[in-house]
Amino acid sequence: MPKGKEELYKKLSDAVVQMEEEETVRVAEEVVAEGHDAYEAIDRGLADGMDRAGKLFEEEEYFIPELLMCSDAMYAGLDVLKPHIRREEQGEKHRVVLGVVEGDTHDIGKNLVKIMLEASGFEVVDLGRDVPPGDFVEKAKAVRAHIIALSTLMTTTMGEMAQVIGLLEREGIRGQFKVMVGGGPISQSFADKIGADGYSVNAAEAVRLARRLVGSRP
Ligand code: B12
Repeated sequence: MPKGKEELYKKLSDAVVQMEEEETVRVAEEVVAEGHDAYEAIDRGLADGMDRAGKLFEEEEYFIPELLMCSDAMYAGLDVLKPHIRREEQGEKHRVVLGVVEGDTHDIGKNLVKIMLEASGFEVVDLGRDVPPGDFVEKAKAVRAHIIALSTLMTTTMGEMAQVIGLLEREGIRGQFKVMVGGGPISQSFADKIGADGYSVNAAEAVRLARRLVGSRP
């Protein structure tokens, strides 16, 4: 009997937490074979597993080697699911310049945000991690981006987000771009404080936020 999608998503999440790369791939293939939604499986399976792994790290149950094995499992699952995401084609593609701010090399969450945005019809220019403020601004101008999306996982680098907004203001081009922010220590109140246009808690919400910011359907 085919397994329900909830059960498969839970298995995916568990396989990531348990660092089982082969099992992650196997369950991801099952998701595809059963015709379940790949986007949903990434959000509620793989991303959920990585989120749980992060919590175990905080509780000192897991250390860096375990986390990296969890992320290997997550990426292996992504390789299976990504080609099966139902891409939404829009007329004009909205462009997002995305990156992790300077001083921070955590990029797992940023990569998930990228995949979900692309799946939803956005064109994403990925600047990678440890990106100086000026690079965001220059690239956004060059590609005439609609949105600048900033990620950080560390309290020590949150200020870099304000630097990007400050640069836009100094150049007199703040109004040309929407700025969205996210990552572990970021909150709506922080976003408000630095004058960002929006914050969201995870990759699926980031898509909703991006759509709202460019004025397309929810
Ligand atoms: C995995 C991890 C690592 C990996 C990173 C691998 C990689 N390539 O990314 C490794 C082991 C390399 C690492 C290194 C370090 N880490 Co580390 N790491 C983590 C950990 C455990 C999980 C992060 C993660 O990937 N979560 C899973 C993803 C899916 O979640 P996420 O990133 O939050 O992303 C989601 C949302 O936040 C949101 N989102 C993310 N970005 C954006 C952007 C936008 C625009 C939007 C809208 C949404 C959005 O959507 C994502 C998907 O749903 C966290 C603890 C934690 N629980 O967060 C510590 C943590 C972030 N690390 C920490 C630290 C200190 C470090 C190190 C300095 C060394 C150390 N002592 O461990 C170095 C960093 C070096 C540097 N300068 O960057 C601290 C930061 C403390 C602080 N100052 O705030 C944390 C909080 C752990 C802790 N409590 O000490 N780390």
